[in-house]
Amino acid sequence: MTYIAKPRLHHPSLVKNKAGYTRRDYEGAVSTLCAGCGHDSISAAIIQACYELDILPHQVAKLSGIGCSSKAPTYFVGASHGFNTVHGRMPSVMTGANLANRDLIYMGVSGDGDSASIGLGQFAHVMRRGVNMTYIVMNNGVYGLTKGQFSATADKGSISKKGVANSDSSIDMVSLAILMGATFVGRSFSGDKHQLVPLIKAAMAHKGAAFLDVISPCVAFNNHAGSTKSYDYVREHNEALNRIDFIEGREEITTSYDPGTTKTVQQHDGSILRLRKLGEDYDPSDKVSAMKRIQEGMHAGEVVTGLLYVDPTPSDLHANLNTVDVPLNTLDAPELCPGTSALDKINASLR
Ligand SMILES: Cc1ncc(C[n+]2csc(CCOP(=O)(O)OP(=O)(O)O)c2C)c(N)n1
Ligand code: SF4
Ligand SMILES: [Mg+2]
Repeated sequence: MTYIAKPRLHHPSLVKNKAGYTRRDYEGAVSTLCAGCGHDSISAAIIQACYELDILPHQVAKLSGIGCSSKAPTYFVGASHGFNTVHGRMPSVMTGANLANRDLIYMGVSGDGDSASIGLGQFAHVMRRGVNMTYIVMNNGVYGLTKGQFSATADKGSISKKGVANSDSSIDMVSLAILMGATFVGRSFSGDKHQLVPLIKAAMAHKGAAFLDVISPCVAFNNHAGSTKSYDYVREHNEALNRIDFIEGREEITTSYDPGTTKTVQQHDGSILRLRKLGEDYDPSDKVSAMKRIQEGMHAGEVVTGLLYVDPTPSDLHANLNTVDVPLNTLDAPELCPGTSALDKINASLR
């Protein structure tokens, strides 16, 4: 059913963005996920973010692995590039695509099984290499597609739908991403679009490895009492550290704010993140206190959400490798081949 496209007709009064597209132009095929699945809400937030950022759909490359979550790219930005990889192998394919064409906007979509179980090694390396991307894990604590086995992010002690307690320690994706070198790390909840949409926009503007862990309840297999990834549990335990406003660099900033309750972070591309602190003094550019606050939240049984860590001046894989400014796939033979005399010199230096 995922091949069913939505009707092309648009109501003439739909508002167009600066790129000349309506919000509907950023949608994809009709979703075949279960009604109420958190993944569909995250797709809707991605659609909203791309619409508000005036993104040209053909400049987006969506990559995913295998799972209900990895099906989600079919349901947003239909006119973009897309690649469904093997289970857990999306990060290496994305790294290669990004190296070949640095001009596309890379969006990786994955599940907790895809990224924390079978794909854990790949996840770690794509973060430490600083691939310029937005990497979203739709985290429901289970393998939804294969009918509800605990994934590696299921909390120890959480109860499955059949009443079994998980005996394994869970992997905390945001802590791991920070530890591995991601330069933008946030956590949110599929049911909180006011927090999620600006986080996605800011992650897409970030010129480095941006990671978002989005708690996304699986209504079929993990939304019961005893689950720590259910709608009720996350709503009751959500501890937002900040509320984020995203302001694009190209727009004049006219908003005023109260210095006692907000913090601004300017990113490399000139975009501004304005954070309203909720209740405490939290500095998202301090890696050590970010790790400390996340650990404290875990011990208190909180789901700490918001922008958790950002390096405002990140470097990405291309900067680290000192590649040319244009996409490698646009270089032709004379530019790729250094010529006989250059090769002779290299050979001579090795003798
Ligand atoms: C190599 C391989 N092993 C196992 C599977 C079976 N399989 C398909 S999806 C999946 C887990 C998906 O879980 P997750 O990434 O959390 O996605 P969700 O469905 O929960 O969104 C598994 C184990 C597979 N497709 N390929
Ligand atoms: S099985 Fe779970 S994760 Fe998969 S579509 Fe249904 S609710 Fe979503
Ligand atoms: Mg899952």
